[in-house]
Amino acid sequence: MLVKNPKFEISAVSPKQYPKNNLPEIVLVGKSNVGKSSFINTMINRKNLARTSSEPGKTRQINFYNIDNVFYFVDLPGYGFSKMSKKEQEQVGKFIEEYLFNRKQISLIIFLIDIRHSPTENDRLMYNYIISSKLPFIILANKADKIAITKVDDTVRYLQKELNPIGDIPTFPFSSERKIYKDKIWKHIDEII
Ligand SMILES: Nc1nc2c(ncn2[C@@H]2O[C@H](COP(=O)(O)OP(=O)(O)O)[C@@H](O)[C@H]2O)c(=O)[nH]1
Ligand SMILES: [Mg+2]
Repeated sequence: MLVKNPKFEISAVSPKQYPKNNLPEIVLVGKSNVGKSSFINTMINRKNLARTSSEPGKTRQINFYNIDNVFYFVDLPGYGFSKMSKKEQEQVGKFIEEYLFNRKQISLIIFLIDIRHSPTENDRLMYNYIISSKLPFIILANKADKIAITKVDDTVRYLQKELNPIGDIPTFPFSSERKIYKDKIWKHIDEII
């Protein structure tokens, strides 16, 4: 898809504020600072439409980006930010749950992990959670620019095995620094919307 007119629509703090139309939603899930907002900017060729932050854990809302009135990118709050209190983490968890388990128009979940590290405890919890939701999803091993390009394919295979030993969940490398992995993800999205 050639994106022409992406717009920030709303930062929702409660389900009442979610968009009322029935456009499909493609949801970014992953720990704080893994690159969810950067992913959106990279896919739509905008520097800063989705708010990125070097201060992880700041976004506590669900941000909806209307992509040419065809679908939404939905930026969920990150989990597992260590500076959040337990109570705050629980609140964020409930907030994510409320959206993921009730929203009918979710077409795809894009689950981001960091290519440099084995999945964290929270990543595994989130993975199991997504599996139990039965929603379609893919895994992206992000920040692929941070490792040698010759190691990318092997690392992606290793990470997929760690999370998804059966190997039925499509898993791709991604990097907002290097734009080379974008086309494959667009192809996947185009098939869905
Ligand atoms: N090297 C590198 N840095 C990235 C990449 N994606 C995001 N970042 C950086 O990681 C930090 C967090 O990114 P952000 O998109 O705000 O993460 P979010 O909390 O998941 O939304 C920012 O400093 C980004 O510039 C990537 O693919 N490669
Ligand atoms: Mg963000």
